[in-house]
Amino acid sequence: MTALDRDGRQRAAVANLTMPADAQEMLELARAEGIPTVWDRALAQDPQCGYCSLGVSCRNCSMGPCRIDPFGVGPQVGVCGATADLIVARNFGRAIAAGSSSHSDHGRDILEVFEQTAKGETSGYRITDEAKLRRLAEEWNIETGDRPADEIAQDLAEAMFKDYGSQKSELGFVARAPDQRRALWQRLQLTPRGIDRENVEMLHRTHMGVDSDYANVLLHGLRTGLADGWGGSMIATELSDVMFGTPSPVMSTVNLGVLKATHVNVALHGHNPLLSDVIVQAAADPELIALAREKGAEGINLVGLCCTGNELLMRKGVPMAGNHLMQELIIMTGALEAMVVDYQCIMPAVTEIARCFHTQVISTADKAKFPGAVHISFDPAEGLAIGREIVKRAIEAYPNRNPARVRIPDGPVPMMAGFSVEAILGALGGTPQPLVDAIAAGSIRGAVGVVGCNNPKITQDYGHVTLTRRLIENDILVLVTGCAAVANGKAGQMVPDAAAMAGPGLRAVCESLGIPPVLHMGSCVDNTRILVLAAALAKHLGVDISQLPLAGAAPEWYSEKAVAIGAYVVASGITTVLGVQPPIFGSDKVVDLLANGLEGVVGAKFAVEPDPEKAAILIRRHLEEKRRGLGLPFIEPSTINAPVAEAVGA
Ligand code: BF8
Ligand code: SF4
Repeated sequence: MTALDRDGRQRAAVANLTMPADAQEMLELARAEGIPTVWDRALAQDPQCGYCSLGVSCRNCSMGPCRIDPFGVGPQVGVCGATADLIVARNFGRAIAAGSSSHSDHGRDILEVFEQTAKGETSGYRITDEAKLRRLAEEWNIETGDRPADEIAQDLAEAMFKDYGSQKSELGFVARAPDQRRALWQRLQLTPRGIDRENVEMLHRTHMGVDSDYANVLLHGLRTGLADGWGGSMIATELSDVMFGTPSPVMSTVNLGVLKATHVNVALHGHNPLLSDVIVQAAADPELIALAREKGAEGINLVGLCCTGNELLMRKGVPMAGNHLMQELIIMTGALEAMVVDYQCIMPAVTEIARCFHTQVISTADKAKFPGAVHISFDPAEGLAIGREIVKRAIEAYPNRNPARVRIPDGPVPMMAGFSVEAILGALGGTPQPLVDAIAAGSIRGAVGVVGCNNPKITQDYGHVTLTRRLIENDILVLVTGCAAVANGKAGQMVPDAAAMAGPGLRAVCESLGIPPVLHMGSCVDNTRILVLAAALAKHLGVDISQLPLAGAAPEWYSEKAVAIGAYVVASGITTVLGVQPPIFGSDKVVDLLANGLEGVVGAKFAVEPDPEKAAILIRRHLEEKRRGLGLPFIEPSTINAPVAEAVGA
């Protein structure tokens, strides 16, 4: 079963599905062994529903489901009378609410453990960055002085819990935005009032018979996104720093080559650092290391996947095995004893593929169970003991490994991670001025956040790597998070030596600071670090964020969380280019509002461009326009570039 799937359909060559060599090797192996993966399931879904792809299907009530005929022949309204514009807007709004809820609920989980830690009710947790705790408390108008950290933390937790409710007129972190932006949000009624409130209100508005004005729904979508970016996600990021440490630059390695044939390998997958942090502690326990040796292994090797992996990489230097589309392929190595999952972006399929090997899938969050996985319920009061139990299970699986099936791809790639805003400003001498000077002089022409997922609709990593390469060679600093960061890491773009890939201006800046031209700013909730950096730059210059030469890009996004991120980035004044078409093209009006009209409302808009080569040109034109607006030197973007696959040695 190599070239055809079960239905006899032609499969694409693996090189068309994924760019990195480790993924290609494992995908070939899966095909040879007849083990289906995400790409086979994607092929089986082809052709995907045209109505849903355009966003014109609705099942918000049981008078439906309804769909609008995009050719104008069949029905043009649902049973209730909803038009294509309204249906598309409601679907888009609900996607934002789902994504925003996911990030924000993750933030709430961190907040709860933060509060319990402050009360001395947890095991394995502490306040690691007390200076940051005090800075945050001052921002939130909580008395610090010589009060003990635990007391301050309890007050801060209480204040942040209030942001989740509905009683406030404005979230606490909104004060970080420049005054011009805050005034704009007030004028447009976009100021996020309560994190849960905006999400619930979106579900309310999109119930049948509530908000029937597509533009009004979309504007609330922006407010819902802002409640994530300046609310739930920002709380997640900031409190994770306080508890687990604020990241600073650290070298590590990336791709499936980080697995060790001689060790008990444990992959930590998901998003929330709460559990993985105690597993890192448990894996260093001499008793458990001795147990691993007793079972014939040389030690315990922890590796990361997706955003839990990013959290561990940037704070502890834990090697990163891969991004979203690697979660099945890592099991194909035959060398993985356990995949420990928390929540988000964990394909239900992992338990199925794990059944073909000795790999234990261990779920840990009561809100995210996976049939076929062993469930070990996470309880912060017993954090360390649970961490130990999980590591022990992995060690006990080691003797079940079949050495004949072990196949670990060669050559992990070095990468640098850990560029928190504090670390970036620290490297610049404590002020954004050197960055502002470099932008003003044109040695750095702007900065772009390249973020988001993998999606089997795009050759894995190709979008991230190509776009990033084009930007840095044109002296544009690239800030990465989430699965994008892992893609760039695998392609060798995230070591100081990668400065050689950059244009002369950016290269000189990177070489003088010893940093890569592509900065790892963390997991997906850490896109808030990009907001904070943008706000700091804007405030420093006395302008709004929308005036800065900045852009966002999500070349391979798949998740509702990415839609929420796009909404808050645009609503914060940063134009964002999506590489995968969102389901909005069934409504010309919605497309026009998101891709044009929003510019006049929030000073930024969405664009859709699947080809990263073209996306790079679009972004460069956008940055040059912003530079012109600020009276900075202008360079007409050219289109001359070397093929990226060649340039990155892929
Ligand atoms: O939150 S980039 S595939 S792992 S959604 Fe998921 Fe997308 Fe990866 Fe991180 Ni973000
Ligand atoms: Fe159909 Fe309207 Fe119900 Fe949607 S809300 S399913 S369009 S009747």
